[in-house]
This record gives sequence, structure tokens and C-alpha cells, in this order.
Amino acid sequence: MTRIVLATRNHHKAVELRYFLRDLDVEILCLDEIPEEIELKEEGTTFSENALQKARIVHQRTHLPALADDSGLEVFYLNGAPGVFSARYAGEPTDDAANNAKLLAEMRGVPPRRRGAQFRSVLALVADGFEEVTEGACTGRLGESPHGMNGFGYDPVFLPDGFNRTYAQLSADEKNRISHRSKSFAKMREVLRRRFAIG
Ligand code: ITT
Repeated sequence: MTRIVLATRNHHKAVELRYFLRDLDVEILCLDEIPEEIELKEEGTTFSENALQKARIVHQRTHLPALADDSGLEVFYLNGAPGVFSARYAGEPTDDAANNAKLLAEMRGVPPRRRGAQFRSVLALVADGFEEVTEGACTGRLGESPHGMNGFGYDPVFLPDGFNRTYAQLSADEKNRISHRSKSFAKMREVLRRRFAIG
């Protein structure tokens, strides 16, 4: 059976990726299950560079196919911020509530029609002899205050198009049907089918 390592330290992302992989004939490993300590660095300026950097290091160290996600929220009024800095927008260590508070403060008084935003997810799969990258986006708008308890990160402040609820007010199944990550994974599913004959 094909084994794939999830090159992420974000538990919430790992849960979503496992959900997308659930019906495939693969064994999924997490970084916690790898005996050696691997540091995931993100030194690039784009989601793709960062996703590739994370997948490459994990592949190099484990010799297994490695799947990484680099993602974030781009607010059009803020010229794409927080973007690649989404995780550490309010500083380090990552603090979701502080990130949301900072973003809502930046957007205070901005009218609804100018609150457009998109979540983006770039997935990188690095294995023996190849690298593949897929992308997905979900457009929507920023709310005025956080709503909902599900999910993680900016979920409480993002209302996807077609919904009057935030990502954090959707069930996991609902989010996973429409999310940026579901879209990047749908393309990655085709890659897995082609490269490993699974899916
Ligand atoms: P890894 O690098 O270990 O995968 P990370 O959380 O540091 O974990 P990123 O650098 O890709 O990953 O940062 C992504 C940030 O973007 C994440 O911490 C959230 O703040 C935000 N984000 C990404 N996808 C999200 C989602 O589905 N819902 C809410 N916020 C999300």
C-alpha cells in the first residue's frame, strides 16, 4: 500500500487532509509518527514555495511521498494580507484569536462591499523523482466579528460566497465540501491517481 506522510504540524489541517484521503488506498503517517525531529521551515514568499519547502524536507528525511499544505487568507482591501503571513499575523507563537482581532481591527469601518477575501491552499507532493503542486481558492467576505466554534484559524471571521455563516459555523462536512483545501485536494486526487494509481 502507498504510504504518504503529512508534512504539517497543524493538527486541524491534518484532520482535514485525512478526511479528503479517507477513501483512498493509502496509509497516512503524521510527523508525530516519524522518530526523528523534522523542522518545517517556511522561508519563501509564496504559498507554492513554502509548500514545496515543507514537502521536500520531509521527503528527504523519510524517503516517503510527502504532502504539504501552505495556505492563508488574502483580504483584497489589504492588498492580499495576511497572505503567507497568515499564521503569524499578530506575531509568534501563532495565536488564532489575536490574528482575528488584529484583522478585524484593520478592517474596522470598511463597508461590506469592500470586505472581499479569499482563502487559498497550495498542496505540494514530493516523492521519488517528481514534485507536484496543486492550488485551490474559496472566495467570500470578512465578517464584522467572530462567529462560530468549529474549525481553526480565521474560520470565525470568513463567510464563504453563498453562505450567511462563517466557516466556523459550518459543520466539518460542509466546510470540506466547499473549502479552498477541498479544491486543491480535488486536483491532488487526480495527481495521486496518475502517479500511484490510487483514488
Ligand atoms: P504547517 O506549516 O505546519 O502546515 P501552519 O498553520 O503554520 O502549519 P501555514 O503556514 O500554511 O500553516 O499557515 C496557514 C495559516 O492560514 C493557518 O495558521 C491559519 O491561520 C490560516 N488558515 C489556513 N487554512 C485555514 C482554514 O482552512 N481555516 C482557517 N484558517 C486557515
